[in-house]
Amino acid sequence: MKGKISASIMCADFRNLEREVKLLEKLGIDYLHFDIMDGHFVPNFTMGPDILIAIREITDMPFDIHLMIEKPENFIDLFELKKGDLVSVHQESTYHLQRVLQKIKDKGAGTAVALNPATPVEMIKYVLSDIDMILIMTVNPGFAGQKLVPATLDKIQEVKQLINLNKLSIEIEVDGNVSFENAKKMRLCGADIFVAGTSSLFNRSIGLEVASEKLKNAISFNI
Ligand code: S6P
Ligand code: MG
Repeated sequence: MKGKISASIMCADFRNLEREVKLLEKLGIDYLHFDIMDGHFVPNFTMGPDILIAIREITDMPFDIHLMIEKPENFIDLFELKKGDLVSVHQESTYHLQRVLQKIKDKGAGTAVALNPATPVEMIKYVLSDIDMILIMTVNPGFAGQKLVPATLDKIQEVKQLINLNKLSIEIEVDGNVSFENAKKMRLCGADIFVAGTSSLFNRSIGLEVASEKLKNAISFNI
């Protein structure tokens, strides 16, 4: 399977969101990545459920919803989920990880656990059968435009080995400073889905069309 791209909407042009979403769809981008923040789990705010409802009306692209909120179980019902969507909750954000994953599954979407750079992979050992994806944060969550935390490359390899060893069908997503150069390295380590922000797709100096081609070239090889 070739690598897939999830476009980080917090890095899109908010004044021209409809135009950008339609262009992303035309360029064959695989997912729209929505960063939902609460000002507690991470020191920032971005978008809320209403923006997702509005964007649903203009595209059939699947949503990749990254919840950076405390106690996500209290907010899942605010989101209208569809088959093919993915919802990531942070391991660090809830006492009852399996319960919230089950809740997402019951609503028909794919499930994922996100891990901060400092969180060991062992923390999700007992929910591996409940998830479709592991989101490896390659920066500390909260902001676009940060530098890669290098140790997270080892974590991608570790997760890939765990998946292969146990013959699991879980995809690996990487999020944070996925530049053209880092994306290739991450792909070689085992990443499947690449969250594309200011380091690649939304690098305004080259434009969406050229950036999308460049990123596809960087990750379009089988591993
Ligand atoms: C950050 C968030 C991310 C960013 C993305 C930005 O907390 O989870 O999804 O939007 O990482 O990408 P970049 O290329 O600016 O680092
Ligand atoms: Mg994100």
